Amino acid sequence: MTLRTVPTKPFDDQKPGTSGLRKKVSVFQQPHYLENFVQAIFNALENCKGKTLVLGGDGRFYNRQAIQTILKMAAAAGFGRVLVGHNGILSTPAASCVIRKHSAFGGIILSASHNPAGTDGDFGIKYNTTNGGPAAEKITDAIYARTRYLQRYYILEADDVPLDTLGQTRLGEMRIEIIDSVYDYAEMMESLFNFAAIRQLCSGNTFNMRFDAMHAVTGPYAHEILEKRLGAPVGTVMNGTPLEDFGGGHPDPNLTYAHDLVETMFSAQAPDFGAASDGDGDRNMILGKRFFVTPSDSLAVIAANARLAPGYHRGLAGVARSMPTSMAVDRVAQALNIDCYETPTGWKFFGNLMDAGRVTLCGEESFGTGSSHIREKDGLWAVLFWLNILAVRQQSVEEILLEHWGKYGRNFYTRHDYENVDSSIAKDIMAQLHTHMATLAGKPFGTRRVAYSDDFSYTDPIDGSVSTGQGMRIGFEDGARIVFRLSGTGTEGATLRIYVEAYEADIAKHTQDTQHALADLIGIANQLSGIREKTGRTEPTVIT
Ligand code: VG1
Ligand code: CO
Repeated sequence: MTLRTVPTKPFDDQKPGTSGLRKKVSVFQQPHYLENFVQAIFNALENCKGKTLVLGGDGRFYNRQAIQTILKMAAAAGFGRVLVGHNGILSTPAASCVIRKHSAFGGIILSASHNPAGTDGDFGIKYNTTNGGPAAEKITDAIYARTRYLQRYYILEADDVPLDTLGQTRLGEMRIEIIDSVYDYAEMMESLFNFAAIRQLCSGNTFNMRFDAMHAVTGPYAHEILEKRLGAPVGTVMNGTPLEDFGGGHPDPNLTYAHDLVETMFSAQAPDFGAASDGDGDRNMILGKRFFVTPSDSLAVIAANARLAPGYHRGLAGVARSMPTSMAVDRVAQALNIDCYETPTGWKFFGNLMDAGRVTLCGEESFGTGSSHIREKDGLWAVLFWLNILAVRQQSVEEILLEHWGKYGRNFYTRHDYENVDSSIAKDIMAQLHTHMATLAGKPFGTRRVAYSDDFSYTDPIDGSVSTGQGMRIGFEDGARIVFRLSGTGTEGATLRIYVEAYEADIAKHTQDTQHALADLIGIANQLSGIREKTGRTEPTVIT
């Protein structure tokens, strides 16, 4: 085994986005591309010598090759020990759990989340710190800075490490432990929720559920937890075998892409409860019988019912939501008399608040919910929380939502995504909106008047760091909001996201169709952005 120093040249496109570096597989397959980024991570960390690293990914194409490269580079960097998920698999929440449980220095997670996989699909890599959470901007900026002038990387020349046998091996001086990908995570879930009550619900004859793993990473986790530990009938988990190309699908748990599940849940014989997770297992969608729960409402319902789960019976320290997420949870926080924080999009902004004990629950409108049990959003955790609530309350999902809206009012909410827009057109649209922002306050639009409009910036209350340019937002006097943002996870062109929200206190109006209820605001958003004229699109690519 020899240590090689490989001369290389910087790539100019290695700036991490909302959640790590995501690119087409073919980009990652360029000679030195992955190696450069990994070396930049190691260079940005203070001292890797003797430290423990966690390594795993969502199982997509290129996962195994990347793991072999990273192991050899970790050995060259002097890491003492690497914990690798069996067959290279670790869901994002499981990786966070393992980092924390084993007090690792950090972890590398290989995933492009819900983006399609396979030879023509996407790949991704991100670094998580010792708290188990995505590296803060300060660190991702430091990694990016290193990519800009990298001249060499270090790698051990050695045979590939077998990833399919549990147990220990070595690579030079470095110890490698191939660990069960599910065990630590499943144990943790058992410690948080009332498994006895959920088991009674899931194994009985009156309750029927489906979980769609979308051929992605949560299959093994869901089989173990839902079917084995909780006694749900075999067949509860759909598409439960992870495939390198996710079966050719787009494992994004929403009404458009989780079509198998949606068809079942909206059929005449619909089960009582349905859920899905994404490529790397951190997102979730919750459905009742012919009923969709928006992620923002899901967060609010979990907050309002948190004490029903043993891990949360003492209540919540506080809650946090990303800026574009609806304000439904704010109302629950107010009723509970706890703090509610508003952060920029991306889970990395919740880390400091959780580490400081300020918040217990966090959520994003993009089907992400989680808590301080780890430092990532957690798909199956949200599903188990819902099952715990259903087991205790013995009501349907729809009944629980109607009661919730009756008590707090309803925040109607939708997101319109325009995908693969020409990048320069998207930039123009945002620039023009930026100019509008200064002039809108006080202006009337139909029956509404603008209370404020700005380009959202956030000062972290714990470390004082400032993040600017986090989305244009327009708030109306009646609490309605419109937000415009460019996606930071896409790999083709630009994706423009338009988020629209309105509050409705009148219970008689709570069962309206969302698009109908928000039609006037959607019209204002389209008019202000000029999206349709400028892109020639007549409708969004995806509506959630
Ligand atoms: C999207 C979501 C954001 C989420 C991010 C990572 O980012 O909007 O809420 O945190 O994906 O989720 P963007 O920049 O494309 O809007 V995941 O499950 O893709 O790791
Ligand atoms: Co994800």
